[in-house]
Amino acid sequence: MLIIKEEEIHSSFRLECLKMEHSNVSFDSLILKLHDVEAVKFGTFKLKSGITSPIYFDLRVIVSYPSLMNEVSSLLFLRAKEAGVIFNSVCGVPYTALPLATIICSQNNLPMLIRRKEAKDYGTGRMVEGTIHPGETCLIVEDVVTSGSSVFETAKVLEKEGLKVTDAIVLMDREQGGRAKLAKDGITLHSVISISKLLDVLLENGRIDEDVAQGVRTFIQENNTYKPTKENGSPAAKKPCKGLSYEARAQLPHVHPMACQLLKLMAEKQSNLCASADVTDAKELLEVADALGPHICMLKTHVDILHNFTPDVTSQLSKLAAKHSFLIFEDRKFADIGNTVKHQYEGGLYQIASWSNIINAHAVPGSGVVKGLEAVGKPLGRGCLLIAEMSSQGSLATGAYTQAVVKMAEDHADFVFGFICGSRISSKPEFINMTPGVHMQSAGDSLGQQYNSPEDVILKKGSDVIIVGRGILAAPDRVKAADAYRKAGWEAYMRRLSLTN
Ligand code: 5BU
Repeated sequence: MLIIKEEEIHSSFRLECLKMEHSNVSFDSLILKLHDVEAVKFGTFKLKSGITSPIYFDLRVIVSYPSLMNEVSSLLFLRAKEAGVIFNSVCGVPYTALPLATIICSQNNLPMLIRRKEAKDYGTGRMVEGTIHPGETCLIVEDVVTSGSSVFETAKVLEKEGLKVTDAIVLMDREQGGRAKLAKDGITLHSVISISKLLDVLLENGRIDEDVAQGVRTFIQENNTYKPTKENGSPAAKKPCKGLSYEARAQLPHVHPMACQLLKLMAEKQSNLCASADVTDAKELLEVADALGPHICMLKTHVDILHNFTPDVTSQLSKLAAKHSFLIFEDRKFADIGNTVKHQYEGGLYQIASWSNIINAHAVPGSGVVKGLEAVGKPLGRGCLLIAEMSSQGSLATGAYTQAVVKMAEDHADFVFGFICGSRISSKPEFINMTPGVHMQSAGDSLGQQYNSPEDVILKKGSDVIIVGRGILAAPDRVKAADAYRKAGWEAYMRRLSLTN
């Protein structure tokens, strides 16, 4: 448990990533309770902006339910802890989040600041109440984020007082562009519940039907408040490429040969499944490759976890890849200067370039990492994925960083043909989006992995390839599980095509 001593109150502290106590079950029960008290309603609602919405949130009502208030406050604070946010004080966006911020501060012995809506016209005329220490960081708490404008306005007021705002926590992200807008303004948004999750839980529990859920999804998609422009540099897709089939994308004039090969393979095998063969024994790796081969478009390896690696393993693996028509992706995550990654890719014990069709890299070092890898991989016809987002809790690869990765990929499209990402992040259909953190039964592990379903990843988030490790490896029958993931991923893709075609 985190104990903040009196003397630490005004010093910056890092909240360690504590194991999340809230399981899927507590999220589900919170969502159902919010529905019970009519904090979320479905129907026809005229919004402040004049738009008619099929869903309405009125979280003000929860002040009448003390146990719900406490639960929401705890989950908001846990979300900040989980994300490892660094801050000195907490400020709720007036008015609904004010009592939530009060509970968080009171229960966790944290200093609070209150933002006034209007300056007092007598006395100090201050806009922020509480003791301000300029230079310190204030965490913003909000109930619902749509466009992000209320969080932004509060941040501006706090910044005027000399405070820094880097993060905001919110109970409900309406997924209408607020996160992207705030990211552009340098504020990372952490949400407890997304609208997608809310709809899934209400559907599963028979509170709404598929038509209502689809109506809300369509409304959310069509009413994104954040319009990407050249100026704001957003990587978000301008024109959905959801209607383009894998085959059609393989024929695009500027498609990378590796992307072309993969897209064709996916179409032929009716599989957008990449199995993550995270086993530590070489014999088992080859058995997995042989058994799962017919069901996958790609096998992802971590060759450095094998306790008994020999060069023969990779030559056997290449034979199996040819036998079953899958690509090999060594998930090496290169992240050094160009000169070093060249050696790491080409030489050493593993000689990755000689057998792996695909590798990936972090963009942290700058474009030199891609140039170094390209010098080795391009003459061999290899391709690279850039890690634009990660599936792990509290990942720093978000917002402006992700945007910069997309730009780097576009600048090196001769070698980079796609991304590791949570959802489709480039408007260019030539790029392949591959998403790890996929599981049909679990929401995550105790070390920060976060899972989505194949349907979420392919249909809702517009990604192209699901990467599945333990969902298959830990199943009693790996082949059966792989086929179930293949089918789920493929069906989601077919549904996606039918949405727009
Ligand atoms: P899992 O068993 O399905 O959780 O395994 C996921 C695999 O994907 C595992 O090999 C990770 O190293 C890999 N991975 C990930 O989970 N998340 C990421 O953001 C990236 C890779 Br990049």
